[in-house]
Amino acid sequence: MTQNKWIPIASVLQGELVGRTVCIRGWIYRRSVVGGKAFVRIRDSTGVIQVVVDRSRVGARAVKELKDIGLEASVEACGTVVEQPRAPGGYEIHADRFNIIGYSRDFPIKGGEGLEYLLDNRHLVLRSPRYARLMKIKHTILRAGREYFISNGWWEVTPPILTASACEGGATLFPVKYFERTAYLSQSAQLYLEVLIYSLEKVWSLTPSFRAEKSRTRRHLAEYWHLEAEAAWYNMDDMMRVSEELVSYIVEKTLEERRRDLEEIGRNLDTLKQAVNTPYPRIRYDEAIEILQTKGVNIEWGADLGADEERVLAIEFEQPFFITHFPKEIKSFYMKLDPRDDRVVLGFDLLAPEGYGEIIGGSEREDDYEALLKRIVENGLNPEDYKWYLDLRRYGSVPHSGFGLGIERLAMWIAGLNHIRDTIPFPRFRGRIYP
Ligand code: NSS
Repeated sequence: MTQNKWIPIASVLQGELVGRTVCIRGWIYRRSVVGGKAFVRIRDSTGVIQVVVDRSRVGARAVKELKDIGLEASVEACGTVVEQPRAPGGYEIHADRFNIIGYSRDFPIKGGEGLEYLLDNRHLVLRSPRYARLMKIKHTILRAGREYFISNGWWEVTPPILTASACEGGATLFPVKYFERTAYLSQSAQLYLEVLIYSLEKVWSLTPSFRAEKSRTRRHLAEYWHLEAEAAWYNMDDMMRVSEELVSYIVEKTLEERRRDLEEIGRNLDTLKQAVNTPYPRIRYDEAIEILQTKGVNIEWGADLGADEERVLAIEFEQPFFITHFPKEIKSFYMKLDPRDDRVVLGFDLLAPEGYGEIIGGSEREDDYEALLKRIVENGLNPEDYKWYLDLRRYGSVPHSGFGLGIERLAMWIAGLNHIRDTIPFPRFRGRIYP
């Protein structure tokens, strides 16, 4: 048997093979046996089709076996393609041959199970067509993200995952035993990307990032995929433009290539379409606080915006939007202070609309040696740990900016999910690292 004898289910569903004999293979998704006939829905990576297995054509044994066999057995079938408006997808295959390749007895997912049970059986749950669609959406998001940078002349680089010091503060660091000492899993490639702009000017990377988040929330993972960019000579405005172009490009490509998958999982495309248009609205932190106060939120200037505050703001907008110029106390040590008001930083967050909140964090970086040293000390960090990072400001410092995009945050919004866990096949949270 040659490999190309088997055709993808999706190509049968296109309808041009009516009357022809085809062979497909996949897994049993649903089946029912009525009299001498079995109606078997088979799925592969491309779709689901109904195969009719009739005793008179394939023999009694196959139909009897199908009565006993469990869901998710792997099978192959050959038969004639028939138009059938009552079948899902509009076509079915009337089998001449039907073989079971791998038996499956008592498949443990039957529908209606609780969340923890499903997470314990994640290795099997991931077979459902819904997860396949979500993983395809993520594939397109990742592909479009890479494509944006490559086609705009940015260099891809490979920063380390094992690191010696914090980028985003000690509270969410994951320590690991590293020979005789302690190292940390990377929270962000930023500090390394800053090194590399001195040779390549515009760089990007896509890596896992790790955050030891103390609580389980709907939008925090302990391990997530981080798409980061850094460029010499870019100020905050330049970098905000890159961020919005990137997000707009990813949304556009996903709408183009994954429309069907988005519709099938119930995403409202009308709101999503608005994210293709740029520029995105920009508000300053001061204005965000005013909006929140007029909405009755109890918040004062200087406080960080948590998920609840972001949700209130993100309902106000139909497009992704920027918040800029945060108080320096609530942002990281590396952000440049605004020369016009040194209480605030030249930093920005990009928030997704429809209540989703932050998907990107970025800033212009402090490029002056003394000012950066002061910020490191003010933040209670040890300058010794950042000697190499400070060196960048001693030898040919340049203005520069960058940002990080959380791929799963973006996927959560694009897919319209109410929890981040379904944007990643094997989610990592506090209290769970299985499978
Ligand atoms: O902490 S960030 O806001 N910023 C940085 O890490 C910068 N050092 C990036 C840079 O400038 N190169 O994280 C960036 C994004 C944030 O907007 C979220 O979208 C995502 O990373 N993020 C997360 N996603 C999922 N789970 C968790 N815990 C998480 N933390 C941040």
